[in-house]
Amino acid sequence: LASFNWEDPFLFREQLTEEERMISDTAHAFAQEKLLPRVEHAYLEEQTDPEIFREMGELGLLGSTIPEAYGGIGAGYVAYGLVAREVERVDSGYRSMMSVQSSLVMYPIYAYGSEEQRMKYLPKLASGEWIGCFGLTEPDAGSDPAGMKTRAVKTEGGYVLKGSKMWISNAPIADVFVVWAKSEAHGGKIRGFVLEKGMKGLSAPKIGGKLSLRASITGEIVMDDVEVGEDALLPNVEGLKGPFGCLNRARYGIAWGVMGAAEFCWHQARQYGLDRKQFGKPLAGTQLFQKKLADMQTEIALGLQVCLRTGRLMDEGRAAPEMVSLIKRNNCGKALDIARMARDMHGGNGIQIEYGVMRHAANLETVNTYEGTHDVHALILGRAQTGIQAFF
Ligand code: TGC
Ligand code: FAD
Repeated sequence: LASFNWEDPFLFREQLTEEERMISDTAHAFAQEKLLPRVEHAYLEEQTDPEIFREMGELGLLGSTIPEAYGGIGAGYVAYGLVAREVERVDSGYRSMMSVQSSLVMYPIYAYGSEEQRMKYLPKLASGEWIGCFGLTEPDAGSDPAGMKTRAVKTEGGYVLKGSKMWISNAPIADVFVVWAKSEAHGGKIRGFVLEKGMKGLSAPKIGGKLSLRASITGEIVMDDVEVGEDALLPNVEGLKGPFGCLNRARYGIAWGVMGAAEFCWHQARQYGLDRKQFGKPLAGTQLFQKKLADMQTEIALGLQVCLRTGRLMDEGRAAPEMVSLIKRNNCGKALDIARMARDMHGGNGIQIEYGVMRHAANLETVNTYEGTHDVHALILGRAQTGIQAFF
């Protein structure tokens, strides 16, 4: 009879290459040794340690898919996903820091930037010396980024940017700002610009009071007539497909990441149920408890398998954005259910910081919302199968 490994029901790890296993193990060790000991304090005190970028950079975990010539390690998308899973096993906020830097800042500079922009920014972003952020969302344009108000007006030597961005991960500690604005000189089309900390008129105040993703700092980006040269424009993309091209990659990483958070909650609930006795026996010996564990195991096993499939297609250049919508939506929704369930299975202890499950559940509320809400991805998939757009 073939043996069954409850933690890895379909022998997932065997499907990875030697190199992927090595990158995953490196990320696992780093996350457990360096991130886990910090997370409770960071979460309770709402403190983001910028040093984490440097530590990730040292191990090649930032922009890992970018070629070595620009400071990356030229890894594939499966390896990138495995890193997201290991980092988010500790906290979604730490994965957020990593994925914004990698997919939303380094990727657009690599894919849409000039050679000068690549050489100037990518090595320092890869090492974590510089921290990046990505400004698409605005106070009045969230699910509908086409409704953005930020404008770039052409001047003699470049552009003047005016507008504000909302809910921007890393912004208050960022050195490099990739922002999207409608450019009048380009027929009102959306264009990307790379701004730098210290530019006149540019500020990034912190948004306080978050009850979710507290280990990752979030801010606004205020652009009060920020003057930039022509060299700030990302020359090689125009329209919404610029930011969406980055989002495809970040959403894909999120689908992996949330499986890490869900695995943590599942393992924690199982162990708690084995240790805790009520009515004279372990909670794990009750039918309801076991059904919940079976549901968690099932969704995680399926979720990881589809991430792997999508990653392989991504490396072959065959992953459609709708595939990414499907896995981002489903894995976030399932991870959120699992974290809430794990919280419940811990009883009163479940609300305490040291068990971690409520922190994960609270984080996953954000992850289910950002990078396209659960319902927005349903509409993307609905449009793909009916041909009818139902956004408005
Ligand atoms: P639509 O008409 O669908 O498309 C406009 C243009 O964009 C192209 N496009 C894509 N290109 C590449 N990849 C994709 N996934 C694409 N989706 C669309 C499309 O081909 C078209 O190109 P062209 O050349 O014909 O102009 O646009 P729409 O305005 O109807 O869009 C609708 C909708 C709802 C799907 C879209 O706006 C959407 O996805 N909204 C969600 C917004 C969102 O995800 N925001 C994320 C902000 S960043 C963030 O949350 C970071 S958190 C990170 C962290 O901390 O980890
Ligand atoms: P809204 O778009 O106002 O949506 C509110 C509700 O209405 C949702 O339930 C939504 O599903 C629903 N809804 C919207 N449209 C429709 C429709 N047509 N039909 C049916 N229902 C609909 N953005 C960035 O650009 N960069 C970042 O780094 C970044 N980081 C973030 C970090 C955090 C902690 C958070 C919370 C957000 C972050 N975001 C970032 C913004 C995020 O992408 C948006 O919050 C998200 O896209 C949703 O936009 P919104 O908040 O304006 O909600």
